[in-house]
Amino acid sequence: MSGISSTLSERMRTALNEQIKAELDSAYLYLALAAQVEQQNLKGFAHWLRLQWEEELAHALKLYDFLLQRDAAVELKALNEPSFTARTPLEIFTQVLAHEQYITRRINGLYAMAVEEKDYASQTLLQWFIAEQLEEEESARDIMDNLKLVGDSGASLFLLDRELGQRPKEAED
Ligand code: OFO
Repeated sequence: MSGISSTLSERMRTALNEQIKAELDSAYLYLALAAQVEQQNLKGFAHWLRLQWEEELAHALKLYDFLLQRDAAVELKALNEPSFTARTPLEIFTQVLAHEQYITRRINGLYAMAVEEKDYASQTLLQWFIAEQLEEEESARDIMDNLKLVGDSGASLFLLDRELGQRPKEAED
C-alpha cells in the first residue's frame, strides 16, 4: 500500500464545489452577454456566446461527475446575477477575456492545492482545465484584437459577426 488515500479531502471537495459554481456563473454571464449582442442584431456574436454558455455548462458537469466518481458530495450553490457594464462588442470581449483570466487564476489555485494534497486524480482533472483555459483565453483575445482592428461598426464588424456565426459546436471529450 502506498498510504495515499483515494478519498477526496474536505478542503479539495469544498474547492471543487466552489468551482462548479464558478463555471455555472460563467455560463450565466455568457448567456446574459449573448442577449446583449443579440439585441444589437449581432447574431454571430450571440451564437459564439451561446456556444460558450454550453461549454461552461459542460465544464461544471465535468467537475460534478468527478466529485461523484470520487464518492464526494456535490453541493450546488446559488448563482451570481450576471453583472456587467459592457455594451459594445469590444467592451464585451474585453470583459470575456478578463473573466477567463480570473477563471484561469482559480484553476491554477486548485491545481496548486491538489499538488499540496498529493491528490493525483484531481491533478489529472485540473490539467485538462489548465489546457482548456489556454484555449479560452486565446480565443477571447483573438476576437478582442480583431475588434480593436475593425472597430464597433461598419462592414468589417458585419463580416466578423458572420465569421463568429460559423463557430462549430465543440466535440465532447
Ligand atoms: Fe470554464 O472556462 Fe470559461 O470560464
